[in-house]
Amino acid sequence: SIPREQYAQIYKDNNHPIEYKKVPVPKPGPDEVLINIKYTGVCHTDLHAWKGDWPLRTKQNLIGGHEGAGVVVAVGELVEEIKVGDHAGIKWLNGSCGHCEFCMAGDEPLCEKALLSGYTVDGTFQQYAIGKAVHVARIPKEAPLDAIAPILCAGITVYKALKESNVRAGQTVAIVGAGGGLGSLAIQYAKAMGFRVIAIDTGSEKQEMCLKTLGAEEFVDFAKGDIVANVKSVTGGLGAHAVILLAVSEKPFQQAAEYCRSRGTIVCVGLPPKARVSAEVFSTVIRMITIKGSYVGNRLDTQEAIDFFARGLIKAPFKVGKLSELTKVFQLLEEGKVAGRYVLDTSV
Ligand code: 8ID
Ligand code: ZN
Repeated sequence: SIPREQYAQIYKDNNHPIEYKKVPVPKPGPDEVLINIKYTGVCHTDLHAWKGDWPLRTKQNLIGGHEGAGVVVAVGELVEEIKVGDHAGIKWLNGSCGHCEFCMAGDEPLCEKALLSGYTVDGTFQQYAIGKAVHVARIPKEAPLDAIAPILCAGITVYKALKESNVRAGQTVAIVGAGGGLGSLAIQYAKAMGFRVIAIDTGSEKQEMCLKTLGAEEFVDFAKGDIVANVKSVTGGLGAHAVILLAVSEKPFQQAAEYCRSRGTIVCVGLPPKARVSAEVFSTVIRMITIKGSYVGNRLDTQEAIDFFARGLIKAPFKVGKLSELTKVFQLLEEGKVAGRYVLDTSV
């Protein structure tokens, strides 16, 4: 039976202390489902939402979170394709209009009326969360709900970015921010897709994880020496075929063009506030460099990203914490101290 009250983490205002308290369990509308969230990932986006450091307003009294995996406990009267008892996930894109040219083309993240979990609508830092039925992710029953939670944003996003990079099997991709949540999954997806990986981040813990646990071929520490020269030296002098920028700092967005191979692609994914991406025009032209953005993924990307996981190809390390300890996890993320992803158990 569904309780009337549940625990949630609520941001009363940007940068104000986050309150862990009891709130009513929401009721699903006709086209919505209610999911008992068992585990939720903590994405750096959640930290941006709490701080309010992006040029996009959040909802007031927000419950954050957008990597929630759990069990469907109620469905609205119009919902036919998903049932009580199914395993399902709430991802960043909670809903979209379905009618605009972007939705019609399967580019629903670009919908101007998109609802964003844990940003413009309440998300997964609570025990029971609402999602539009057409957008919730289908999770196979065999998949562990803790390990799959990070796939619901980080996994989808990096899988899509790797597809957008147009890299082919056997070519080399530089992953910048490789030791973080998105980065650790990016290494695994890249390898599963047949790409060679150069991991870029800092510190011995992340280096060890990238090389030994995740299987990157090279690690370049951005805090040691000349990063452009170091990436070139491990790529036969030519640079990486693609660069996936996942870092939450501006510097790499201004350096990537220098170590991207001619004809290569730079995919911007990380969202450091007030940052600009820049490249010298002359060399961008004569070396035919492509610079583009990539934003989460659509429903098919979601299903494909989950398929890779379900087939056992994605095994990134994660730490399990308690929903009640969200503030502590934000602090660690802010300090760059999380190697891989934190996943929170919502029952404690
Ligand atoms: O759809 C999208 N585009 C999307 C989806 C999800 C998340 C974008 N994001 C954004 C987040 O909002 C955030 O800005 O991607 C960024 C990374 O999210 P994350 O992976 O959840 O953050 P993290 O776990 O803190 O990892 C960031 C890593 O970057 C490294 C850090 O050491 C950390 O491991 N890093 C930094 I900060 N500066 C770096 C640099 N100069 C760097 N790595 C290499 N070079
Ligand atoms: Zn996210």
